[in-house]
Amino acid sequence: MASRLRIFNVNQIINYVIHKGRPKCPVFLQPRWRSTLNAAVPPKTQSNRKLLIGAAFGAVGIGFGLYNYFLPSESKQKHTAGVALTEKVDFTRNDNIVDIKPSREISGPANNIGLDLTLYQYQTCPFCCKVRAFLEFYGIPYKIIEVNPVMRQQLKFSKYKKVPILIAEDKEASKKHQLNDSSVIISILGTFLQDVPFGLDSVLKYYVPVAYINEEGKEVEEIMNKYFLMFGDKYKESADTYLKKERQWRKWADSVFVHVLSPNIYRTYDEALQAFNYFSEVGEWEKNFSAIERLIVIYVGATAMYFVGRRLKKKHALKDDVRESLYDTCKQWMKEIGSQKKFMGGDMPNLADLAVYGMLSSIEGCLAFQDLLKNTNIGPWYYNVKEAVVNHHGYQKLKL
Ligand SMILES: N[C@@H](CCC(=O)N[C@@H](CS)C(=O)NCC(=O)O)C(=O)O
Repeated sequence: MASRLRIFNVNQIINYVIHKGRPKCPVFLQPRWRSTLNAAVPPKTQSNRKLLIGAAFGAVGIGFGLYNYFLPSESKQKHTAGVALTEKVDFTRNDNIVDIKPSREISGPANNIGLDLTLYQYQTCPFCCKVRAFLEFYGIPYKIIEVNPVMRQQLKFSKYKKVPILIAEDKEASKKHQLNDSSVIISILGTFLQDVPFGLDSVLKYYVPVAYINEEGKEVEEIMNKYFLMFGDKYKESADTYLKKERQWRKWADSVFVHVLSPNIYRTYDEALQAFNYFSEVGEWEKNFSAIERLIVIYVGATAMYFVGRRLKKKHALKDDVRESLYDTCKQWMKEIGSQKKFMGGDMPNLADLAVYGMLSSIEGCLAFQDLLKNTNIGPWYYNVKEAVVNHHGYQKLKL
C-alpha cells in the first residue's frame, strides 16, 4: 500500500521554498494561526516562485535558518482582549467551487446516500488518510482532487487553506457544502449516516462554527462539538460511556498520537531522506513537480524536517529516543483496547479505531512503521482495521 504517503510537513517545506515559507501544518509545527475569517492570501507569481526556488538552494546550506524560519511568531496577529462570538447562517455553502477534473474516483457500495463527495487532499497527510479510512470503511464513493502543495491552485475557491476539505453536494437540493477539518467532516458524515433521509442540511445545523478570541488574544474559529455525533432522539443513555470514550480517543488521535509520527519518520537524516523519497514516489511528485523542484523538495525537505523533527521532539516532550515514544503511544492505545476486544469498537472498528488507523497508515512505508511492528503488538489490530476498511465492513451497519 505504497499509495499512502506524501506527508504532513512536506507542505511547509514546499511552501518555504515556493511561498517564502509560512508554517502550514499545525500538527507538526506550531502554527502562526491564520484566520479563516479573513481574506485568503494573494497568490504568488511565477517569477516570485523562481526567485524563491533559487533562494531555497541557499537554505540547504543554512539548515538552521530554515529551522528557525519555522519557529512560531506568536507576537503577530494579536487582538485586543475580549471575546466575540459569531454564528453564521448557511456557513458551509460555497457557490465558488470551480469544477476541476478529479485526480481519481473511488467507488463503493454506499452509492445511494444522495451526496456527491469530493475530497481535496494530500495523499500522505495523516488527516486526509483519516478521512479516507472513514469513507472507505463505509463504502462511500467519492472523488479525489489532489492538491498541488506547491501552488495549491485547487484551493483558490476556499478561504480555509488546509486539507482535507470535503465538498458535499446535496444532489436533491443542488447545494454544495464545504466541510473543513478531518474530525468535523467525520462527525458530520457520521451523524448524517445515522439517518440519511434527515438530510445533510439538517445535520449541518448542529455544527455551527463560532469565532472567538482565545486566551492568547488570537482570533480562532471552532466547532465546539467537533468530536460529537448528534444523535437527536436516537440517543441511548446506555451508550454514554462508550460514546464518551470514542470521542476522547478521537481527540487523542488529533492531539497526541499524531505528534509522535513526525519526529519518528525524520529521526535521522537518512530516515528523513528515505521518507521524502517515499513521499515522492507515492505522491507522484514526478508528475507534480519539475525535476529540479522535486530534488529541492526532497533534499531541502529532508534537511529541514530533520531539524524540525528535533524541535517537535522537544515541544511534545518525547523521549530521547523518539521510537520509545512511538512505541509507548501505540502501547497506550493497545492497552485501552484490551486483550478481549478486536477493536476499540468491539467487533467492528469505531471512529477512534478509524482515526488512529488512518493516521498511522500515513507512515506505512517508513522505517518507523516497520520498527513499530517489530517492537509492539499493534500489527494485528492495524491489519484487522485495514481489512475492515478495504472491505467496507461499515457498509453493513448503514441503514440505507
Ligand atoms: N485540524 C485539521 C488539520 C489539517 C492540517 O493541518 N492539514 C495540513 C496538512 S497535514 C495542511 O493542509 N496545511 C496547510 C498547507 O499545507 O498548505 C484537520 O484535522 O483536518
